[in-house]
Amino acid sequence: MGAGGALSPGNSVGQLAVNGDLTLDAGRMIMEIESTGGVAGTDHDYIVVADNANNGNGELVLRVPAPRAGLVPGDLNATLLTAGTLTGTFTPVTVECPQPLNGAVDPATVASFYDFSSSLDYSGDQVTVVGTGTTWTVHDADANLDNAVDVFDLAVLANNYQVVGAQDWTTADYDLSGIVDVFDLATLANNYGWTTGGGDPVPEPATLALLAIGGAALIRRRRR
Ligand SMILES: [Ca+2]
Ligand SMILES: [Ca+2]
Ligand SMILES: [Ca+2]
Repeated sequence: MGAGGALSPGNSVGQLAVNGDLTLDAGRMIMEIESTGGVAGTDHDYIVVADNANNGNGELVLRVPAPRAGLVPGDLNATLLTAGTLTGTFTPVTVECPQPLNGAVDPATVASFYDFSSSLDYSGDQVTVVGTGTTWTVHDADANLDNAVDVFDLAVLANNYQVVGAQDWTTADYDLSGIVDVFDLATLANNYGWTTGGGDPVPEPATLALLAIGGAALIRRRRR
């Protein structure tokens, strides 16, 4: 496969069998990782090459999911490719993620939570990506991924409250139930004031009062 070519098993997560050799030569291998469960073809794309797989000069693109509860990149141990014999290594390895629905959140910010650059294992005629060393720092209820759970996340939640469908973490649907509702508000309330450090934002009384008022208003809306 030459420059500009791309190999991508399945429409979503899938499996591909190659009879014979696979030479990636300047092409791209796009592999989706849907979850960290580790089951090839189900949790992530998987390619089986009967004879020789040569990754030399090929780019490996890892398509990773948006943040969500229960997704732990550090747990990832995904065999992406198995070959009769394996030669060459991927150069470069890039990480892509879907455009967050909250347009204020940069996809590169989401991708930055994954660091698989030095996590590829080529032993045993297999290509395996392991998340060991990847620190997942997305915190519950941090919708805008700025390492603090504060009034800005409350604003995101309020703006999307009771909106159904097309929701993701960055629109405050923390449990990915398809609606932003009182359960997501509870997640926010339970984590309100969390920060990775650097001082602010410790919740001030006025902010907490605002949260309480906002929460009560949201619950009233839900009951209507
Ligand atoms: Ca795929
Ligand atoms: Ca935040
Ligand atoms: Ca929800």
